[in-house]
Amino acid sequence: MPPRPGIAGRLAEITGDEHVLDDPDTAASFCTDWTGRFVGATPAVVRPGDVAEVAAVLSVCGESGVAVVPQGGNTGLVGGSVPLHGEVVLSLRRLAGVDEVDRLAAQMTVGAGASLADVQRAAAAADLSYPIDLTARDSATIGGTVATNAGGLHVLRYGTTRSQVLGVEAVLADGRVLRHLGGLVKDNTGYDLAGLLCGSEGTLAVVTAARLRLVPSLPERVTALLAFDTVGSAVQAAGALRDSVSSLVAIELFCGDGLELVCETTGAGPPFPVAYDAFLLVEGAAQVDPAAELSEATSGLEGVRAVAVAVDEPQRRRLWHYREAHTAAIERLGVPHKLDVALPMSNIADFLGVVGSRVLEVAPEATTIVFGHVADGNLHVNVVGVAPDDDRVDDAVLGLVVDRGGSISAEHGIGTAKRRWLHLSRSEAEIDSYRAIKRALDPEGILNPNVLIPPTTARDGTGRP
Ligand code: 2HG
Ligand code: ZN
Repeated sequence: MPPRPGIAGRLAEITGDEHVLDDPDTAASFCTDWTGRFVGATPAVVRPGDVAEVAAVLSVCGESGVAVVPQGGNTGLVGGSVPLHGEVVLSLRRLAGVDEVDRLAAQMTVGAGASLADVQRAAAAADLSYPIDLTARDSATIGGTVATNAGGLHVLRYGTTRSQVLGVEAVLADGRVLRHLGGLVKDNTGYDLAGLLCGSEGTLAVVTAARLRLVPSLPERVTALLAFDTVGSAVQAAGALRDSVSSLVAIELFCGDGLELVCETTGAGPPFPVAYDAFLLVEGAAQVDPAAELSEATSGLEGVRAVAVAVDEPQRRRLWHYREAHTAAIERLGVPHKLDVALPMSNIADFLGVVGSRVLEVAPEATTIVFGHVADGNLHVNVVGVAPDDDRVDDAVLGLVVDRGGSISAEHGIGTAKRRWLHLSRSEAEIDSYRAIKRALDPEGILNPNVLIPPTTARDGTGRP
């Protein structure tokens, strides 16, 4: 084969030809996000096999002035991992190594390309558990979850990804490697670079490995679905459960319309013979059976109209299906606008009461489905029936959120989708600090330059951050 021209050729010298994809058809799946809302194009997808190759790729891209979008499982929902401005896609999936679990420290070191499910399995094989869990567990990678500071289903018990990361290995824009994987729990030696990279969305360095904290496995589980007449009573009950059930690992909220959609699209039978407006899916986990604790707490709760309790694993899976199938069911209605927001718990019911009509004011054809991690104040507002590039709905919903004391992103990050509204959640001084950090670590602006930080009229005329 004759040498490939341009950047693809230079990258192929580093990784070998087979790990550089420049044919548009082969590269297509790396250029479109999971929702189909964000579609880009790339001169090349490069798939390095180790940290030295990642460093060499960044050096070549830096010398050539070509920007890079790091990508893991491409399960992000804010257009942060696809090449919307012709960037090279730097896929980390081949860095999928999972080191042996350090049983005594309850830690493990894993490559950025390992899937969340691989890490959960490795931890379970050592009788431990990796506490981050989310529906996209089979495809989402550790690097992606670090870059987005992923939250998911168990944040109320264990915190977000940032709380699990004890250190990272990451490559800077100039090809130098930051490596701090010793896993010391107490290591008070200055800036928390790993913490800074969590949630930095690939703008400061490319994460190639992480040292993760593991937690005791909790084999005894009880899962219950509670039905309510109003979102308000469900939210009140969620607060009461959070404060009274020590074994609680998840409290998920969904509504009657979302449940109906899930049942229609997946053929699942409804959980109760009667329709209700709001549901809580509650899970307790412990080393000894937590059923009694949960049952005592739910029997004393106000506003519960019906309860289904899973007593075995198939029933547990069935109850979780009502919640976890929301994302795929919504996708079947059309390309969604995903507005992953946080609100003070006290404003959730009011917000849910008005968001649907606010959306209809700007998009009369739209359908709005909301669900989320209620104990974290995190709602996933999904709007379908609106053109992918029509952002009036985004503007209306995010405005409503901020008016009620919320944040424009609870867990998915800013990406491309929300950067024009970052100023609603962050002050000018904060965004200027972001820019200063970005300039310090990536002066040429090659690392995912089109996400998170809003563009500015360049101070030096170069368009750099
Ligand atoms: C979840 O909680 C994910 O399942 C996806 O964060 C949310 O599809 C969504 O809007
Ligand atoms: Zn979520």
